[in-house]
Amino acid sequence: MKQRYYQEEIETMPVSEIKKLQERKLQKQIRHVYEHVPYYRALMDAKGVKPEDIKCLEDIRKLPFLSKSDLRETYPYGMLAVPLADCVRIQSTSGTTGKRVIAYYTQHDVDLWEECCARAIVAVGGTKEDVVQVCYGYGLFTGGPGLNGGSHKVGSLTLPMSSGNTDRQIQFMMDLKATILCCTPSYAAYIGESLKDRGYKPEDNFLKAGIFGAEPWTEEMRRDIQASLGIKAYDIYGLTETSGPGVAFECSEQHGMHINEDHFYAEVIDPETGEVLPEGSKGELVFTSLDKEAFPLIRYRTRDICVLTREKCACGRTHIRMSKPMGRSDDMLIIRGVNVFPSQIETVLLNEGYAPNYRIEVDRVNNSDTLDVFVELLPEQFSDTVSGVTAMEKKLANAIKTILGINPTVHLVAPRSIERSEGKAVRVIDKRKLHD
Ligand code: DLL
Repeated sequence: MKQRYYQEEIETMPVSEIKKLQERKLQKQIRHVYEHVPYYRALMDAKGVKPEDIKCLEDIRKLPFLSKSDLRETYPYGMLAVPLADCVRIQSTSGTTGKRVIAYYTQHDVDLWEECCARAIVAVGGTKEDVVQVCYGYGLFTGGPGLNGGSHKVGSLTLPMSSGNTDRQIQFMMDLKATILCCTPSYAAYIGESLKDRGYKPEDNFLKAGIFGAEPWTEEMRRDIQASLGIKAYDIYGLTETSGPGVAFECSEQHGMHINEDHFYAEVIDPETGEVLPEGSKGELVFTSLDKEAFPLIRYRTRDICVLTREKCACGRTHIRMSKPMGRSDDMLIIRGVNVFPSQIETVLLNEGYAPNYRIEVDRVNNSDTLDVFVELLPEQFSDTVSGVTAMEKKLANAIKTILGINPTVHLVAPRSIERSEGKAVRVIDKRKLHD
C-alpha cells in the first residue's frame, strides 16, 4: 500500500497525547533556554517567571515574546543555546528589512527540520520512486537545503537545481522526468509560462505535484499553476527563525497546513495587545520551538496573519492546521486610510482572467495616496485597440475598487514587460517610504 505518512505515529497521534508531549517538551525547553541564553533569562527574570512556573501548556502565556528586534539586538551569537562547537550549520534570512538573522543548527536540529520536510513530501504523495526537483535557492536561504534534506530522507531522487536558469530547469525536468516540483509559487507560474512558450502542453511533463511556499499566494494562483503545469499544487510554510520550510505543510485535502506540533507550539495573538486569541480567530502567529537545541526561540512573533483550526482533517493527520497566511502584518499597506493586502489585488486580477504578473505602486502626491496597479496583458489581448485597452483598464479598476473600496489606476502593459521572479517575488513598491 502507498505510504501516506512519513511518521504515522506522530502525525496521527490523538490530540490529547500531542498536548502531553508538548507539555513535557515545553518544560524541558524553557529550562534549557533559561540556563543557556542569558538574554532570554533576563527577559524572564524581568517578568518574574522561572522555569518551574511552567507546568502546563497554558503557562506559556506567562513568558515574554520574542521578535525580530530581539534577534537583531543579540546578533550574531546572543540567542545561541549550545556551544558553537556543537553547531553544524547556519542559515540566514535575506536581510531585506534590516540586519540578517542567523539561525544555528546542531545535527539534531538539522535532522528534525529535514524530517518535517520529509513529512511534507510524503503528504503530497512522494515516495522513493519520485524525482524531486528542488528549485528553491540553495545557500543561506532555507528553501533549497530544507526540501533537499527532506527529499533525501524520503529516499527520492533529488535534483538540487537551486533557483534560476529556467532553460536548464526545463531540460532536467523533461529529461529526468521530475515528478515533484519545489519552488516559490511565483517561480512555478513562470516555469508554467516557459513550458507553454516552448510548445509543451500541461500533460507533456511528468510532474504530479508541487510544493510551493516562502511567499503568500492565493487560491486563484493555485488554480492557475495547477492548470498550467497539470499538477496538484500544495502549500508549505516556514521561516528561518524556526528552522525553515516544513513548520507546516498541506496534505491531500489542500485545505490548510498541518503544523508539526511535536516540534512547534503555535499560538495566535492579537498583534496590538499580545492577547492570545481562541482557535478560529484571525491574528498573528507565534511559535515556540519545542525541541530545537541550538536556536530555540520561545514565543517568536512571526508577523504572519492567519487562523488556526483543530477541525478534523480527512487525511487522518491530527496536527492543528493554519490557514494560508493572509499577509504579514508588516506587509499590509494603508492607502488613504484603508487596509490593503496585496493578495486581495492578486485575487481580483486572476478572477478577471489576467496572469499573476503584476506590480503595485503606492505613492503620495499632494498629500494624497495613489495606488497604481501594473498588469500584463495576455498575448492574445495585446492586439486590441487603444480604446479597447482603456475599457479593460476601467473594468479592472472597478473590480479592484469593489473589493478594496478605493480607486486604483490600472495600467495594462505589454506581455513579458514585468520582471519575473525566480525566488520570492517583489510585487509592491511603496514610494512613500522612499520619500520619508
Ligand atoms: O521563506 C522558508 C520557506 C522556504 C518556506 C521554502 C517555504 C518554502 P524566510 O525567508 O525566513 O523563510 O521567510 C519567512 O516567508 O514569515 C512568511 O511571511 C513567508 N512565508 C513562508 N512560507 C509562506 C507561505 C522561508 N506558504 C516568511 N505562504 C514567513 C505565505 C509564507 N507566506
